[in-house]
Amino acid sequence: QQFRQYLDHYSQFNPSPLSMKQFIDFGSQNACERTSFEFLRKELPVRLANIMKEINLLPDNLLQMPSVAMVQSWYQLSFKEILTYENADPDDNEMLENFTERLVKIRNRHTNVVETMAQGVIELKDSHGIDSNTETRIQYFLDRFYMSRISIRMLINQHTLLFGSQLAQNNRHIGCIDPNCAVLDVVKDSYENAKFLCDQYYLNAPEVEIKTHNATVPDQKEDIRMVYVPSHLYHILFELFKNAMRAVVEYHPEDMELPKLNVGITKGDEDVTIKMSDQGGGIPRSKSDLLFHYMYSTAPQPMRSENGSAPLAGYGYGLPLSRLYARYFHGDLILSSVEGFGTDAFIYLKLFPSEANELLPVYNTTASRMYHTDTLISDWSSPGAGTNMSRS
Ligand code: W6P
Repeated sequence: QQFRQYLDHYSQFNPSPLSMKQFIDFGSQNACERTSFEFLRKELPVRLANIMKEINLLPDNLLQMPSVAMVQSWYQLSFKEILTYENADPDDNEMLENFTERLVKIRNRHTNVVETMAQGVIELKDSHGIDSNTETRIQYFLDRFYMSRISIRMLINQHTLLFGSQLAQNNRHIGCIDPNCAVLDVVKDSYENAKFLCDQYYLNAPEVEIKTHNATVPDQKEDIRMVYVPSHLYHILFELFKNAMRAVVEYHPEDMELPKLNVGITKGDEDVTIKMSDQGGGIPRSKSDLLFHYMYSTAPQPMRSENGSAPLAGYGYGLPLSRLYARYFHGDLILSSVEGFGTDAFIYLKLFPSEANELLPVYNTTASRMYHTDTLISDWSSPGAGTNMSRS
């Protein structure tokens, strides 16, 4: 019906990625609510429509899972709600206030999307099973779907923090961006909170040694600051600390003296790089890719402590999501393991606010092909196929 036409219409536009600089510029020079409204009433439907088109391409049996159907209905409802502002008068202050409240409601509606989607994948696994082709497609979809969600929440957060009723939180911040984010503070904070969980669970936790190196001002002990979203950085670091601590404690079961975690924070010309090293025994190369697979994470129930507190590190969706947060502003997260020794994790962040652009999934023919291609047949040998003469 009409809904379809709107979806087709808005999905034809590419999302407009914003740079950190644009977020900052927009939020500082006496931010204009009207301009923000006019941007969002187009951009939010575009981003929603782009990802809703991809949801529609998921395998039928996944779409029919109750949890997935529920998530899809939330997207449809939110899309429709934002469309009601299509022809609103941007000078109507009451309407602007109403729009901001609507965004808060939409954000709340979508709070549990990650868990619900994960539940949907479990439902599919239990009812139909998941072959490796389906798994590849679901991996491809979830990376794009969650990245889209991160970006939409970023836009909503900026608008509601700048113009919402809960007035100026931290006046240094611009929305959820800290133009002077002290990386060391976020590292310490995330370490302490992961240590608290680790102590609670294992009655022990490794210490940390943190070194900073500012290569741009070598002799100064100036702390390393950058434009970033502290909550995103915290999310990534907290996840990495939990994984590193779990590996260390479990690899040294008898020892009271645990090998320290080492963290290095380096500011270069272009990048801020955070390296976190643990001596938790590492993981074999054959398993290292799996750490970023949503499927791998979906299978085992995460361990819970007796009192039902949060699990330490369940290899949940934590690592793949953390990598998305790092990539969102064109950074990255790399794990590099030495089996029998330990693991290094590298977080790369872009220093220039004008180069830190949002990385957004675009719905187009390339994307749609990913869902339609039947079977991807490997063009590299697989072991044990040596006597197989067939070429299926
Ligand atoms: C491990 C596995 C892992 C994942 C992420 C971060 C650190 C570590 N250490 O052994």
